[in-house]
Amino acid sequence: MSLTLLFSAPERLWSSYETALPTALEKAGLDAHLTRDAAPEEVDYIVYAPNDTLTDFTPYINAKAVLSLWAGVEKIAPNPTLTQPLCRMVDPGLALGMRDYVVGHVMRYHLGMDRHIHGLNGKWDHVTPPLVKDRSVTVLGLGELGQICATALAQLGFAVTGWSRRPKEIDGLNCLHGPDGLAQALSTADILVTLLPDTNATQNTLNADTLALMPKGAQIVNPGRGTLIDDDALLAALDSDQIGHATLDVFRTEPLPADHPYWSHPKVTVTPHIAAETRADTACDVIAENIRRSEAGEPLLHLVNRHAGY
Ligand code: NDP
Ligand code: OXD
Repeated sequence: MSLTLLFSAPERLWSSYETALPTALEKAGLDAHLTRDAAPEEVDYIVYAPNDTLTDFTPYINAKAVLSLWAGVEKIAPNPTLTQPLCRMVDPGLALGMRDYVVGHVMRYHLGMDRHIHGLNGKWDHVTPPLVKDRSVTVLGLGELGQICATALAQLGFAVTGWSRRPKEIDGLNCLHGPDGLAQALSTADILVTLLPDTNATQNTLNADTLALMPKGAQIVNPGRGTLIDDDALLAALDSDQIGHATLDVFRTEPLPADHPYWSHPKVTVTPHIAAETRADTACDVIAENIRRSEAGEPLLHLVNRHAGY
């Protein structure tokens, strides 16, 4: 019998998936149909991105898994009605997009590009950047996205430190972990990239105390989540020149409210949660493979650890 996949995601995403996902399912040898409307008890899988319509998973008594289109699952993982296995998105297209965003903004900071883009006002003022080997970059989070960014930066020649919850060994990176590793990771961060998930343990990772550990004038790129940063502490650190500049893609409230001080702060670049997006052409294969596995009784890929929250 044909499997029923409920597509529960914002309207704007439908056009990217309505043909691509059925094509990927067919390629994976699955007899399945994708719909935006089905009787809950008839649904076998839920393809999900945060939306206001589906907040109670209780009626989906036969759903075998919820497959997130997002990598970050903080909006769904704590939902007490969700008893089905939850898989987060690990998509090669998403990862490449994040790599490009992070490398671009790190290079912009490294080369001091803003000085010239904003103009020197007629002053022939030479500031020569150091070579990349003499610039330290720290990446908080060494998961799917942190790792591809950290490795790309190391391949360019930056001295890269990475930080994660559990110990890791990754070629070309100085890997630190756990609460003790954080102080060391921050203390060398000329440029800091934050790619942690939003969990109880990661909220306010950057606060007045931890920002003070960074080299004076350090620059921050945050495509992770807004909750990683205590906003008042960051604004104070920018105003005192402890932090030189911040590029922020994600915020506690999105869209970022029009009156938020970040919009007009001279040392903040706001990007509207565009660092990386799941790409349907690659993500549909990931979803189809997970459904194939589930139907074959094989373990699901990218299962969320509900206890850890990511
Ligand atoms: P992963 O789950 O693959 O990686 C998370 C990393 O964070 C892991 O290295 C993990 O450590 C580490 N981590 C988690 N908790 C802690 C902790 N308490 N202390 C130290 N390290 C911790 O996630 P992804 O790399 O796929 O994605 C990261 C985040 O990027 C997403 O959760 C999302 O918030 C954000 N994102 C933003 C996008 C954007 O457009 N702005 C797009 C997509 C994602 P360990 O390896 O030990 O488990
Ligand atoms: C994600 C995101 O988590 O877009 O995938 O932020």
